[in-house]
Amino acid sequence: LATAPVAGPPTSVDGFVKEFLRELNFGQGVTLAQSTVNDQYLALARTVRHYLMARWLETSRRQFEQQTKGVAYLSAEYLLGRQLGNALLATDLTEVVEDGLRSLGIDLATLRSQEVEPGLGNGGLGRLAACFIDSLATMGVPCIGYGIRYEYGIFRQTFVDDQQVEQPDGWLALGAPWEFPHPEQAQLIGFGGHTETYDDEGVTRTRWVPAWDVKALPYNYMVPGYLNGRVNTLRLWRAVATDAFDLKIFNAGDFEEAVRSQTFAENISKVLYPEDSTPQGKELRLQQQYFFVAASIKNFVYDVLPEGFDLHELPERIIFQLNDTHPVIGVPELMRVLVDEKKMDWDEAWAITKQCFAYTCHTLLPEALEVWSVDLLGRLLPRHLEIIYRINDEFLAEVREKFGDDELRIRRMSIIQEYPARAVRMAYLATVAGAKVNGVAELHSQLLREKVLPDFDEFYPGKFTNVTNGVTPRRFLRLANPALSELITETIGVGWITDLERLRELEPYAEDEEFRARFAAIKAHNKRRANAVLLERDGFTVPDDHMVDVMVKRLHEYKRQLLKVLHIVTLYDRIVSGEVAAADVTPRTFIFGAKAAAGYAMAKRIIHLINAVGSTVNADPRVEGRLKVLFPPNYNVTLAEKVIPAADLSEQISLAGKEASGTGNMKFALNGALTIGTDDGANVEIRELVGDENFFLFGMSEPEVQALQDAGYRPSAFYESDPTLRRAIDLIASGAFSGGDRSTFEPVVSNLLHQDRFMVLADFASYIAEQDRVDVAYGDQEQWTRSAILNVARTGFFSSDRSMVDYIDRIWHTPPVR
Ligand code: 26W
Repeated sequence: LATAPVAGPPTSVDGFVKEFLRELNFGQGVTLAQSTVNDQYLALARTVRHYLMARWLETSRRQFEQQTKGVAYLSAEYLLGRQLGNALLATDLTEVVEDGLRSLGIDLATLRSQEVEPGLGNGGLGRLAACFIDSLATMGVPCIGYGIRYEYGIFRQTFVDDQQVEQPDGWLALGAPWEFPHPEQAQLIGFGGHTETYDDEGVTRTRWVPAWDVKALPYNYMVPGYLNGRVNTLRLWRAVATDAFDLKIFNAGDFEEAVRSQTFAENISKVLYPEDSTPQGKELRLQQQYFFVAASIKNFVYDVLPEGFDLHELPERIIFQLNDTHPVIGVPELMRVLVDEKKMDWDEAWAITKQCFAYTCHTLLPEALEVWSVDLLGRLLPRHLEIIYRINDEFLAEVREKFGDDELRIRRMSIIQEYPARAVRMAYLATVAGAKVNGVAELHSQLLREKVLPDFDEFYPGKFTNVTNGVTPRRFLRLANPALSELITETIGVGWITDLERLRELEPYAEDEEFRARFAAIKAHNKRRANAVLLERDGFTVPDDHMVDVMVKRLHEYKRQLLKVLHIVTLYDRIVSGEVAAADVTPRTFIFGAKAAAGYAMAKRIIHLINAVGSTVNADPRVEGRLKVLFPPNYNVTLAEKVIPAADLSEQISLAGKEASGTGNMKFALNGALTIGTDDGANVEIRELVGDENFFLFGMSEPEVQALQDAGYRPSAFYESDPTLRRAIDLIASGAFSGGDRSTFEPVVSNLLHQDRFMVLADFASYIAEQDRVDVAYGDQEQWTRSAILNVARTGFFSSDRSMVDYIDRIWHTPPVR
C-alpha cells in the first residue's frame, strides 16, 4: 500500500466528467456555471495530470529499484510548447475528454487555446531539448531534464510601426497547472567569497567559503512517453532568497535591505536571456548557469543516488549531457563536489568526471562560442576558477607530452584565452572534459572537427562524433497535422508514430492518384486551418489558391531573411515595372516568423524591412493580390504547429557552413513541404534522402564559400554586374518601402553592398533562378504532390527517436528499460 501508487481515475467518459467537475469544484473552487474558460482549462489540466500520476510514481519507483544508467540532460533552455494536447495524446484520452466536455457544453479546442505555452527557450537549441526528452520518455530511457524555471520566457513580440517591440512573457500569470513545486527539496547554492586550505588529518584540502547563497527550489514537470506507461521528469529550478540571508539583515533592522536581497536572489531565475548566438558575458547569465547546474548535480549526487552510493561508480549511473556550453561550469562543479566535499583524490575525481560528461556543440559562428572572463569567474566562483586552472595545467602538460613544446599549439589549445582579455573558453573546457563531443548534423560535425576544434580532434582521436538532430513526430506530425496523420495511419497503420522510418511504406502511394488527391486536399485543409488562426490572431488571410512559402526561424543575418526579401522585391519589381503581367505571376503568400534579440540592431532593421515591404506589396493594386507578405508577430511553438502543416515551400537558405543543423527544415519536409535550400546543416541530409528531384538546391557549397572568402569577397561586384539584383537593392534604397525616406533602410543596404558577411549578394542570382524553377514546378500540381508525398515518406530518419538511438549507441550507453 505504501509503495503502490493509487490508480488514476477511470478512463470512461463518465469517470472523466466526475473527475473534471471535482477539480473544478474543489481545485478551482467554482461551480460549472460560475467557471471561466481559465477555470475550466486549469481544472482540465489537473484532471489530465491525475491520469499520468500513477505512471509517474511508478516510473520513479522502478527507477530507484533498478538503479540503471540514465541521462541527465543539462540545458539552460526548454522550448516546450503547450502541454495539454501532448498529455492527452500520451494518455490516449483526447476522445474521452472531448466527449465528456461536450456533455458539459464545453469545447475542448477552446480550452486548449487558453494555455499559454512555456516559452523557456530561444529557438533551435531549446526546442531540440524538448524533442529529446519527449523521445527518451517514449523510448523508455531513464532521463531527468534539468534546467531553469524562468519566470519570464522568451519575450512576446509585437510590432509597432512595423518595428519589433518586446513585451514580457508572463506565462505563469494565469496559473501553472503542469508544475509540481518541491520546496522541501531546495538546495543551497553559493556564490562569491574565497577559498582556503585546511589540514584534514594530515591531508591539505581546499574549501570554498561563499560570500552569499541562494535557494534553488525544484519544480517538477511530467514528461510522458507515448502510450507506454512511462513518465520521466523535467526538473526546473527557481531561485529564492535564503532565510538566513534575510534574517541577518532583518536582525540588523534593515527591512528594506532584506526585501532588496530577496529581489536580488530571485533575479537569477527571473528571465530568459533572449540572445541566441551572441553571448554578452553578463554576470547574471553566469549566475544562472552555475545556479541550475550546481543545483542539478547536488540533486543527483545527494538525493537521487541511494545513500552510501560509491561515487567511483558514478559513470555507470549517469551521463550529464551538456546542451551547448551553457552548463559547462558543471565540470569544475562536479570536481569540487568530489574533491572538496567527498574528499576524493584529484586524479580519481578527474577520471570519473571525464566519463560523466559529454558535450553537444550547436554552432559554427565564432562569436557564439562562450568565453567567461577570468576576472568575473574568479569573483563569482573562485574555487571553480582554481579547478579550471589545474585542469588546464594538466591538459597542457599532456599536449606537451604528445606534441612537444609547440608554443603556438599550446596557446591555441589552452582553455584560458590570453587575448584580448584573459578568459575561459568554455567549448575547450567541455571538449577536454567530455567523453564525447558531437555536432548536430553531418556537415556541422565535419566542420567542427576540421575548422573549429582541429587541434582537439588530432589530440583526441575518436572523441568527436556526429548525431544528426531530429524532431518529435508526436508533436510535429501527429498533433500538429491530425488530417495527414489520419491518412498515414489509414494507409500504413499506426506504427509510424514510434517508428518513423515506416513512413517509407508511403512511397508507392506517390503514384496512386486517389492518394495524391487526398494528400492535396489535406494540404488545402491545413491552409484553411492556418488561415483561420492567422485571421483570428492577426487579421491576416491566406488566399486559397496561393502557394504558401514559409520562412520561420530566429532572425539572424546568417540565416539570410534578407535574401528572401530580395526575392520578394524582385517579384514585385517585375510586376510594377511591367516586365510581367500580374496575372502571369504564380500567386504566393510569404509567411515570415522571426524574433530578433533585443540588442541586435541589424536584425531588428531587417524585421522592419520585411514588414515595410509587406505593407507596400500587399497594398499595391498593381499586384492584383498575387503576392502577399504576412509576418505574424510572436512566432512560437504554438503557431509553428499551425503554419508548418500548411506550407508548400520551406525556406532553408542560410549561407553554407553557418547553420549547424536546423530542425524546422525537418518539420516542414515531414509535413509535405518541399524545401528550397542551400547545402547547409541538415539540408544536406534531407536532400540526400528525398532525392535531388524533390528538393530545390541553390547557392554556393561550403568549400565554394571558403574559396570566395579567401579570394576576397566584394559584394559590390555582384551588385554592379547583375541588373536584377541592382534593381531590387535600388528599389529598397530609393525609399519605395519607407514612404520615400531613403535613410530608413540605408544601413541595411550599405551593409549589403560593403560588407555582406553572409554573402547574400553572391547567392542572389542562383536563388532567383531556383525560385523561378519552383514556380514552374508548382504549375504541375500532380507532380508537386508526388514530390511532397516522397518528402514525407523519406524523412522518417529525422525523428528525434532516431537521434536518441544514435546518442545511446555513440555516447550515452543507456539502454531503454521496461
Ligand atoms: C548567447 C549565447 C548563445 C550561443 C549559442 C545562445 C544560444 C546559442 C545556441 C547554440 C543557438 C542555437 O539555438 N543553435 C541552433 O541549435 C539547433 C539545434 O541543434 C540547430 O538546429 C541550429 O542550426 C542552431 O543554430
